[in-house]
Amino acid sequence: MAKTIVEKILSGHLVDGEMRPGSEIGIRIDQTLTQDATGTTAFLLLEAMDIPRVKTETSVSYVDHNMAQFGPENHNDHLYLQSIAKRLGVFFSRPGNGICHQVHFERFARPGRTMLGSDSHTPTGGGIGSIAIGAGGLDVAVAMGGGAFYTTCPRVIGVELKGKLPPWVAAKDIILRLLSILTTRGNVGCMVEYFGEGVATLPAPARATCTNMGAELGVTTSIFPADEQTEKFLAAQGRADQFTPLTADEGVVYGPITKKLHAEKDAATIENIKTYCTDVSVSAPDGEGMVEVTFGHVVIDLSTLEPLASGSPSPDNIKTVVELAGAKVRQVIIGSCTNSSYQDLMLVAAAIKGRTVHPDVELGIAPGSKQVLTMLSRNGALGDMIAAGARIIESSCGPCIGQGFSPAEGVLSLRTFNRNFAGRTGTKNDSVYLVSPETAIAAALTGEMTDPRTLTDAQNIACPQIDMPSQFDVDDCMIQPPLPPEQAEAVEIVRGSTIVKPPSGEVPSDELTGEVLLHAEDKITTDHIMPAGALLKYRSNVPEYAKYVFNCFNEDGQPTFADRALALKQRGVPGIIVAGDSYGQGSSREHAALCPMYLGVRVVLAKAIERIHQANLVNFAILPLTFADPADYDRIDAGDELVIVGLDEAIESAETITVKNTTKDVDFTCNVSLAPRQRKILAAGGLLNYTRQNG
Ligand code: MIC
Ligand code: SF4
Repeated sequence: MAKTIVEKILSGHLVDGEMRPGSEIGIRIDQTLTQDATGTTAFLLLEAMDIPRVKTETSVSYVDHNMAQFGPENHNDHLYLQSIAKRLGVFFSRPGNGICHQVHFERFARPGRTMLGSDSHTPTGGGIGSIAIGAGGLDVAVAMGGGAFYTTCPRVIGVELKGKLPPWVAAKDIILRLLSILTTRGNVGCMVEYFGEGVATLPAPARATCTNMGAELGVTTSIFPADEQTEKFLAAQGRADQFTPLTADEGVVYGPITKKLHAEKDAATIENIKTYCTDVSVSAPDGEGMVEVTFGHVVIDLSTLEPLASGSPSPDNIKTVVELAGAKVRQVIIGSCTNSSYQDLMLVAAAIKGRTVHPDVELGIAPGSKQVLTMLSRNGALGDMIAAGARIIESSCGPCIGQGFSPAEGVLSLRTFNRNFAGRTGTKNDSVYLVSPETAIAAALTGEMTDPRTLTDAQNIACPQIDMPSQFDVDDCMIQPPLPPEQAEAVEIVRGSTIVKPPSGEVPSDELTGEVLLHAEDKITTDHIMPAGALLKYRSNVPEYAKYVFNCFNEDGQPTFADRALALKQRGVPGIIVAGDSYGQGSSREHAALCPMYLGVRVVLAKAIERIHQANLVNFAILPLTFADPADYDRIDAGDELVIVGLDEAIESAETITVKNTTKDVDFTCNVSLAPRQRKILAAGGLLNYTRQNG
């Protein structure tokens, strides 16, 4: 039978289970990526597993998130990470070398390989033809130790690209259009595979923009074929020998894919599916107004795309730039792992060369890597940006994770990033549009939301043609290669006092009488649960970081979520979080499970829980439950007492369990949607205990 690229790579790496969509599979991992904000915990947990040396083909530890260095915490983490990398046989990308996904794409990602990263934007590597998946640090630690990674055998969503992008329209507009069709919801357990004649028109870095922000769809990963463009990119990186062609078999059929949507609330999405997908059918609405929308695959004609923007607070809130034209813009930031490649920044430099940033706008630019920054500085483009008034930010995540450049209150900030969750910039009630570098630079010049296609006539700026260089400036001096085993053993691990051993999970009891600490709405992201920004520095100190769990819901003068949870914990009462749809959307940060666990949270009960977060909850022995009937969500309030009996059996094998709300005297049924291995992990009290017991 004709196979997709996804099926080819996964079946070639299968070590457990069967290639049946929906079932659990274990795959061998070739490469891992960690970054400093999740990596410290990942390596501390790896140490707890007693593994003397990583067993992967390539593992790379990056420092790119925590670079602000207020106080000793960040530098303590960097030194720990550098020393543990040396000890365990891991490549170490030093601070200053760039954003993990950009550097990994330039220097390590390979077609046909599997890669697991402790960062949700690891799928960037799909732009080069690898199956690159984001996961919690503990899962990545297990993979570094040679263990398989367990995931759902995916349904593959085909995205056919036709035609060629017009001038001033960018790869970012492709993924924003896809977000308007598939949205951030209902894609769990799927992978996206691009195909069609339009693929060949996109250079590898443009593909990386699409696969990077594919994370926002909630799919496990996205992938492009490996073709001439891939070969050209690898050759320009001095890695021509790492190229292997990769395409889906002739005659492969994608889909059908079915999504559950609300006939009225999701009317615009249903319209988009009808416009952009093949073989669409919509069922009659059920009693709740829900319909099943089925389609074959998505078709995007690149030649008809236009500049798009995604507005706060969700990446799938898509508008055309034309609709928004004229809105006053006060801040523009170009960078992040989505849009900070050499081509992106050369386009920006060419557009502002000889001009000045609009007086009402502050423009920040963060080149993605040392390679990009070095090339821009050597060819003069950096000088053009500086001369135009851009503020150059070091090659790191920086403003994307709320480290600096928080916008003023009430102003519009345009960013080429991938996330616009409320408050992520560090400013409450922020208003962010996620856009392409083309749209960003247009606004930086005019001071307002501007369709970049108008620049040619209005400002006499021709759309810059930026070709891929035949040779990138390759210099890996900031990547320390692994030491040979005999030298590695002698390395002393540097542990500053701010690095605290993370707690491990507890075996759940058969009966649980707990209290609802929080009754939260839909789309609670990991940024709500565990804020980053200025608090990132506590990542390697769980007791300290846990003080800020659900900080956005804390009110002045009132006990915080952490105070309330710890008070319950002292009384021996487990904490319960109740939430709506898409709970835990966003990042891979396992602190969003680890810190609540430390505070005594034992159950999360939601309408739906996102993939990476669900796995993190299980890994830290928090039971994830979903309402069998979503209407039961309204029969619980914060402060209610919930009783759950028969947990041993539920964790072992049951599909459902009864939860009793003793405060309201009502019972309801909840789904226990756990893969077989997850049941064992929970029964063992978390992945760390499970791994210790099972080797
Ligand atoms: C993010 O973009 O939210 C992060 C910061 O890169 C996270 C990882 C983290 O929280 O450290 C992610 O995307 O996984
Ligand atoms: Fe860094 Fe932002 Fe990319 Fe996350 S999304 S890895 S914070 S640049």
